[in-house]
Amino acid sequence: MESTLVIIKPNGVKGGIIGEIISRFEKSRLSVSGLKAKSLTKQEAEGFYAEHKERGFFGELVGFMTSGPVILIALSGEKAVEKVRTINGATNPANASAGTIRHDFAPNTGENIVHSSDSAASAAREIAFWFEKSELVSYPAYSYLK
Ligand code: IDP
Ligand code: MG
Repeated sequence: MESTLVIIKPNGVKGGIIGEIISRFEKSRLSVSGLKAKSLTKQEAEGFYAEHKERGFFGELVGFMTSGPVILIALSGEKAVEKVRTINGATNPANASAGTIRHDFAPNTGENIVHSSDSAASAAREIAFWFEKSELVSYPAYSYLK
């Protein structure tokens, strides 16, 4: 069992594909341990993406992530980190495999619809960044979906 953090970025929220995105994770037998809608402050976005602060695109990234509400999601399940990275697709949607979220919906690298943790260690840090322990749940996973 593993957990990972997903953020549906502002264009995914405004684009009306919150349900479509969460459905893809549920169909992959991942369960929703935490879920909230939030408008990020500049300080929160800068803190969350601190590892990228020296990169040329940092200002653009923070500007985009504060341009509208996001959905924060903690997902749990077997190999959750790797599974979600695969479902999301490559950072640059032009390189994303067919059927991935970024391939299907993302217009460009800067506005690539979803964030996901890149390792179990990042996931632990990122989930703790947005969620109190009391805001997280776990439940036995089974699915009505075929
Ligand atoms: P990831 O989201 O696939 O893990 P990272 O390399 O961690 O990709 O970059 C974090 C985010 O920063 C990306 O999802 C994307 O929104 C943005 N980003 C990365 N590289 C570029 C770039 O070259 N131009 C504009 N934005 C970028
Ligand atoms: Mg990353």
